[in-house]
Amino acid sequence: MLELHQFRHSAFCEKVRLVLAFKQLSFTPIEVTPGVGQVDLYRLSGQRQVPVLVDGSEVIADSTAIALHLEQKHPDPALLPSDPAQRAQVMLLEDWADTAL
Ligand SMILES: N[C@@H](CCC(=O)N[C@@H](CS)C(=O)NCC(=O)O)C(=O)O
Repeated sequence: MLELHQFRHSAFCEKVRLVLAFKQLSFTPIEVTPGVGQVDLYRLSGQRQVPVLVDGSEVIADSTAIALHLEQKHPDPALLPSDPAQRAQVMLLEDWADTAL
C-alpha cells in the first residue's frame, strides 16, 4: 500500500500524483496540515517538506526521488527513455522545470 503525504495544491505533489496515475498505482493521500502537521512529517521522514511517499517500510521524500523510486519498482509503463543520452536530457528538463517553473 502506498501513502502519499501531501499538500493537495502543491505542484510537487501534483507531479507525484501524475506519476502514480501514469503507472496506474493506487495510493492513499494523507493531507498534511501546514505547520503543525509538518512535525509529524519530520518524525516520519527526517525533513519537513511534502511530498513524502511511504511504500511499505520505505519512506521517500522529494518528488524526483519518489518518481525514480516508482520507476525502479514499477518499470512498466516507463517514464524514462532507455537511451542514456535521452534519459539524461529528461532529467535535465525535469530539474529545470522543478527549479524554474
Ligand atoms: N525539491 C522538493 C521540493 C518540495 C517542496 O518545495 N515542497 C513544499 C510544498 S510545494 C513544502 O513542503 N513546503 C513547506 C516547507 O518548506 O516548510 C520536491 O521536489 O519534492
